[in-house]
Amino acid sequence: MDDVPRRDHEVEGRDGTPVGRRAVLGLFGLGAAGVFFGAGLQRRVASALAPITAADPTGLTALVPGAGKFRIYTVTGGLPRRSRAEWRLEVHGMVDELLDLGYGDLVAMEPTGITADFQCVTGWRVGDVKWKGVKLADVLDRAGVQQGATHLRLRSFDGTYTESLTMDQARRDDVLVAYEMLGSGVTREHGGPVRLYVAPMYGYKSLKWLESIEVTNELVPGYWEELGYDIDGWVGRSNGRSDEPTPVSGP
Ligand SMILES: Nc1nc2c(c(=O)[nH]1)N[C@H]1C(S)=C(S)[C@@H](COP(=O)(O)O)O[C@H]1N2
Ligand SMILES: [Mo]
Repeated sequence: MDDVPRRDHEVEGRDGTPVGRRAVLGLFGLGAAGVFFGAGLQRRVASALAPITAADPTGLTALVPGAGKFRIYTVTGGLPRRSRAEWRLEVHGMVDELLDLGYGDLVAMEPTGITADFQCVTGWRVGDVKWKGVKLADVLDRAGVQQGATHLRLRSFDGTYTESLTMDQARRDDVLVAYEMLGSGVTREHGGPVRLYVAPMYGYKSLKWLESIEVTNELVPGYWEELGYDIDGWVGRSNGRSDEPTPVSGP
């Protein structure tokens, strides 16, 4: 079965088409035939996507000269949708009180802004991205982490993607449960309404479409970590790469 994603996931899905592009084609109803781009079609698709690629470049930006910024990744090949009204975050496991937060509850908590580069382990980097959210530490405190808890297991409502953090990593000031990115609400394709943002680590730690956080006393490697990426994904100090660490400045 060729179902096992490849390590160069960001470049190709299992059928050889860029995952981001395939998802976007689905979004725009272009279908699988659209994977074979002639120059003309390429231009038409690029202009159909212009409003998105301008603010929010996708896998397609590789085809648009000079437009390369964020690429949209989804290991499921789809973009799950959950409105702010529907969205809930459950914090469970080794906590004093099971927490079930709605979007309104989250934005009512003390906000933190961070401006920092975002770097994917495959090499692309977007400079000075503005983020806003609630410190993951504050969310954990609200649930009350029990003695002996050492790790988190984070899940996405895409039904597949997971991530792990140690308790020390999770409690850093530059790790957010983020509801704004690039100056406005986190969009569906970027993992909205709420995603994780782990500023000092490679992009794969910043789980999109956040749904639940389990507090545990064991490390369960995340989706890409199972497939070979480092569990401690520090930018410039992991995965055999030597990138500049992602700097963190104020809001
Ligand atoms: N649920 C989910 N979260 C995810 C991913 C994914 O495929 N699914 N990809 C990760 C990777 S490898 C990167 S680089 C970033 C990309 O974020 P973006 O799609 O907003 O550019 O999301 C991370 N979080
Ligand atoms: Mo990535």
